[in-house]
Amino acid sequence: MPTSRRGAISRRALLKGMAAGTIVAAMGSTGLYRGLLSLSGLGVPSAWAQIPGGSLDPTLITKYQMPLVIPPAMPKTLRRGIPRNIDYYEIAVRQFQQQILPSDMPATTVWSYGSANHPATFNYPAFTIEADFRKPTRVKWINDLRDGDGNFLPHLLPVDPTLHWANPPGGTEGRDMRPTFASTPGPYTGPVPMVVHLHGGHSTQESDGYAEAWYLPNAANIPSDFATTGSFYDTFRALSPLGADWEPGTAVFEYDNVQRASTAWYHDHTLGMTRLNVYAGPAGFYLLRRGPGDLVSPVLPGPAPKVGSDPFGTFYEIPIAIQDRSFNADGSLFYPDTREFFDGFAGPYIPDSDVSPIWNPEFFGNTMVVNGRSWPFLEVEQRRYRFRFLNGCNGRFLILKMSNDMPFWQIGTEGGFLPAPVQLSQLLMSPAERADVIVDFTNVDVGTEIILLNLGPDEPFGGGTPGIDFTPADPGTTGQVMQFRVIASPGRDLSRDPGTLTLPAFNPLGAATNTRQVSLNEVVSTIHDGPVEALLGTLDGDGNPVSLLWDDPITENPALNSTEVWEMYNFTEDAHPIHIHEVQFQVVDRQPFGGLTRPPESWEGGFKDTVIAYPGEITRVKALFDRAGLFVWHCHIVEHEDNEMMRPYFIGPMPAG
Ligand SMILES: [Cu+2]
Repeated sequence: MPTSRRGAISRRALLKGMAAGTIVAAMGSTGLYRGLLSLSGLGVPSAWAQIPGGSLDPTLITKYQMPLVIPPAMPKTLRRGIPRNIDYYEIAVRQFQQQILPSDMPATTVWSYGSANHPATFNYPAFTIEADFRKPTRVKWINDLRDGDGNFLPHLLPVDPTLHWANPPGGTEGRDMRPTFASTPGPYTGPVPMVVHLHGGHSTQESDGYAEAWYLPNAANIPSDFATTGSFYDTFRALSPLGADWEPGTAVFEYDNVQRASTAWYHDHTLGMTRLNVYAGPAGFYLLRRGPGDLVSPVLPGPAPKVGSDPFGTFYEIPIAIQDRSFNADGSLFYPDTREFFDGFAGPYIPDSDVSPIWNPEFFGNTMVVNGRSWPFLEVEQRRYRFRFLNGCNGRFLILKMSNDMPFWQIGTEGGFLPAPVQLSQLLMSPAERADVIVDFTNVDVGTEIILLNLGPDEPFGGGTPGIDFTPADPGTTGQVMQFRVIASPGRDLSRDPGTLTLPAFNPLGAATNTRQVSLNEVVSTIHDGPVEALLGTLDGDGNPVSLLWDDPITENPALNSTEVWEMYNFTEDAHPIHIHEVQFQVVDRQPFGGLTRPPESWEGGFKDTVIAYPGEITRVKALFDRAGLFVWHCHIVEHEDNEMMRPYFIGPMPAG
């Protein structure tokens, strides 16, 4: 959205006027950021205005005081009657406190998942689900956002009830709609709907976490006129062979794990609430291993954590979830409670304008949180490590770079291993993308401290080079992610040099039998000079965009087992990470409108489920649609996703009506 970039500028102007002291404090760290800039080889002249957030000044958060938490594996649940060839879990989402900030600062109330009968497993981010090729994983997902009396817990963050959202207060008639208000309402404070999506899963429709298949906690005090489930909950419960086990406040999903070994993650996907439900904490890795598409330790660095592992133990394969957050001085999470935060537009909202009163078109946190801790450090031995990076930010594109310029060897993306390792000096990651990477610290001197830098912008990304096309993130805060401290290695490193490593055979998709055009569009307010929403859609016969809403009839209906190329025309002025559920696609090429095609990036040669669609370009991806049913495709800037930048699509013959 072009206007959102303008919004970022006006936010900074506002900040300069209102919080001069903060600016001075940020400028006081000149020495630090000059040093970082020289390390990163950038000569960016502009002074950074710290991006606004809550009442906690991020420059007051001590960096590299706490070690990285390495999430152990999620314990399985023993339950009579579960077949032995199925990994069974009962996983709840609950509210608890966690020390995200350094120990001299308050703890933070968060939500996250854990094994329901193992209270010590509740952690943000959630423990990692370890899955085996061709061995199904069955999960009873429990919405347990209840207090000690069994009453529902309200949201930690401001819920805008004026979007097209789950809308439990609308009852069964008004759920999953955009409600009508006579005047601007306050935030929704009722029970919180949730539904889990396995991002990267090759799931059946009933287990995919459809945005309208949400459910409330089974709380004692749900108002009687509320809908307790989304429009598709009963439909999918009836379709699921496990539907009899879907008790109130739960859904039982099964993942058959027949795809290639890969780095997936699980998170909430509720209609119009994903940005808030994910920001509050619930998300975890899901690592599928073994089968012909995998390589194991010692060829690759390992081991990874297991069930019961020490979160500060010695591991050479480590999942790393990077997220931006903002905090208040009491330790609580900050997320904007008014549109005014975004671009100063203070209304009128309803009924006098088309601007939502609380929703922000994007949100950028001012503090980097890695595996649930602000700016942690990790001691690394002089040897090779495998890091599985996840950009878990709501809307921030990351450009990761080591402060000593050491390279990353990328070996995998969302859909598993690349055809061959790729050496990179930077990792560009849009929200929800994963990068499976080997970093070789073997020849780095003991005592060296390396900072993982972020050169992506503190505002929407439109492509280009840091320092030339855009100002990189504030080097004193969001420009730093975590620190590596190099220590001696007590043992031999048996892993293979990534420069000579052969990855599992990659079998590309066959020829496409159909090509379709889809579009990314933005909608500017008719009242206010700012964005209202972004929309997906199609193209008309003349190549002009046709914007469509979540509720418009399905336009993408691939035949079962067909291979299609989707040409995504981005008519907006920002890059959007586009995620198609159920499939892993190949990036075919990109083409500026009216220009020449260019091949995928060197690290895009494998299977992916999320791709950056740049402004003014056609991004082509090819996928095999091999599982019938109702799924979604959407932008993974979750603020966009929550406000209409998501569309249902159907594989195979659509049921009548
Ligand atoms: Cu978007």
